[in-house]
Amino acid sequence: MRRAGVRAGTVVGAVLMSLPAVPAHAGSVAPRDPDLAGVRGVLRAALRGGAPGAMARIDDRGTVFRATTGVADRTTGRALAATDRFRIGSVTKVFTATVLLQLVDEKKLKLDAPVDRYLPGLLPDRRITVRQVLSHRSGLYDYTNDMFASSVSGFEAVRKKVFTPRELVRRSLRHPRTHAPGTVYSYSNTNFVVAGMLIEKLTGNPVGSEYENRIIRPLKLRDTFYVHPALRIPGRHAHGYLTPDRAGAALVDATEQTVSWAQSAGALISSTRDLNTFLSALLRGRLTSAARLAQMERWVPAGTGQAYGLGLRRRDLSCGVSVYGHTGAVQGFYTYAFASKDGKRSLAAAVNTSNNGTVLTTMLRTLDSAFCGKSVKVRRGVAPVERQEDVAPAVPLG
Ligand code: REY
Repeated sequence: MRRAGVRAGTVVGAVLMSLPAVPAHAGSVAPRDPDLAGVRGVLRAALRGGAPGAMARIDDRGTVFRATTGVADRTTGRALAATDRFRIGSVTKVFTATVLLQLVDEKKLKLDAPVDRYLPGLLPDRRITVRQVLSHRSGLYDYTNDMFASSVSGFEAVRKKVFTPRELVRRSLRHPRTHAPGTVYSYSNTNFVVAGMLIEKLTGNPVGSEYENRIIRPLKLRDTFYVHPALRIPGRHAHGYLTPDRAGAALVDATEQTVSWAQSAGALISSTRDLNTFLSALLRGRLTSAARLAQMERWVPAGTGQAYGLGLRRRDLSCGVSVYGHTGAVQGFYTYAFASKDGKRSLAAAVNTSNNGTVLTTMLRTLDSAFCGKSVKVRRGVAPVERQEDVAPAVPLG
């Protein structure tokens, strides 16, 4: 499935060069055997933290480990199954970036060209490049900051809405740019709405059919869907429960929504199996040329122990192992999808609640258990203090 006929070449953006270096050793420490009891313990801790259900799947060179606990549906009490589908939020960004990198391979797009070359007049600052958009260095304000300032009413106001991507970009542009282009990493969904518009402009097709033709079908991902703007998750799936901002208020079943507020920044549905298949294929170089994968893995610092490439995040774990993937937060679901550098071990973990900082930081520990082995001491009830980098900066974490 590697897209053939592409010469290796490296384009080094001047601005990227001026950013502080990220440790070169990152990714060089090999993962240790997974601590499966540790994974199960983390999932149970997520339930104690308020998640109705939690699941994880590790794929390790053909060996599969699955763990689930809790319920998929609080009304019927159906137990969560490892195969249940769910909304993956911003893990969608890895799919979107992959499609764009394929278009670079096909010479339809240049990473260092201004977005304005392809979408004239969309952005007021004509200097913003495709690379800056895919690495969150465009300075475009994240419109979800004000959209979800109040979690439940903000969600209900958009639950059934259908936006055009241009409307979402316009919402961002009501605010001043957060930085000059290329200077600072600042996570913003606006970037990946623009990325989706680039895909549609360059291919002439809806973004959903490009996911389908370029990734979903070639990798035989049977649980992965882009149904926007349909409200429902097809087939057997977990219900997702949004945690209200007011302590003690009842969880809101957020399963049905258009996710039109996120689109190519976060509207895909998938399963733990498909996420592991996808990330593993990407990191093993099966979806892009080696040169384009190297571009995706050119890191800029993105918070403590983290770096961002092009639609891809790197997390440096406590044991020195680096993992590659993305997290996702959409009303009702949190997802962690990460793999080792060689793609040979992958972990997908998800819970069916969101807006719950305790659950989010608890689930982060699945990464240590999956890649660092038993060496990591998990102190009960103490979650590592970590900001969710894939949630807009001004959005409180519940
Ligand atoms: C959207 C709000 C966060 C989530 C976001 N998601 O940017 C992207 C992602 C797609 O995956 C919501 N939080 C929640 C709030 C906070 O409403 N006031 O947790 O369900 O990163």
